[in-house]
Amino acid sequence: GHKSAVLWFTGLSGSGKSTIAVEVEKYLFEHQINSYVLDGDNVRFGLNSNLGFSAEDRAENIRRIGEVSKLFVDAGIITLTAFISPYQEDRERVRKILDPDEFIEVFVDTPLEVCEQRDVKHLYEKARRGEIKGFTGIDAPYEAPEHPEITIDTSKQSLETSVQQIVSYLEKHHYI
Ligand code: GGZ
Repeated sequence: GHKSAVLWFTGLSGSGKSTIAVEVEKYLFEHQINSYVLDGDNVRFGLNSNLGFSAEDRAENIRRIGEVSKLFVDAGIITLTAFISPYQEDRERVRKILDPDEFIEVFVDTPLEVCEQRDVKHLYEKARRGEIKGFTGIDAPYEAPEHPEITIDTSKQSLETSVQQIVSYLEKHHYI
């Protein structure tokens, strides 16, 4: 058995949130632990397709993801969410709708310079040129968590190390 919770990944675009979340999910699956990843691909194109990137829309995006996460946790699933979630207040609101030990904040603290160098989707390039307005880290804020349960810097550690760090946390605190 396991104890369900949300692993709430937060960090800049290109920081590695989804990559790590998917890899942790793979580990959990291989160990017969029920888990699910919520990310832009399965939430922003569906449930939240009416939302953009204003501060208000991001707040509503995060609120809905928080509520959905709560349902998943109630269903006994270790839930991994991979959204920038740039506002402290929005993340704290989610923390409060869950039990204290059900919200595990994972700060993917990859420096902006590194995210911008990767620029897999050329979004930073577009933001710098002014073709995308209000891009997180460029002309929209990212508020770093003050007390994240886990901090990861993908410019300093491998994917395997990051996964192991999260798995170790889950073992140490008796989630798995
Ligand atoms: C930030 C944006 C923006 C703006 C589109 N700002 O690299 P990606 O492409 O896949 O990750 C980014 C994703 C962010 O969506 P989230 O739901 O995670 O954001 S939030 O939690 O703030 O609601 C990026 C793309 O959408 N994208 N416009 N202006 N990222």
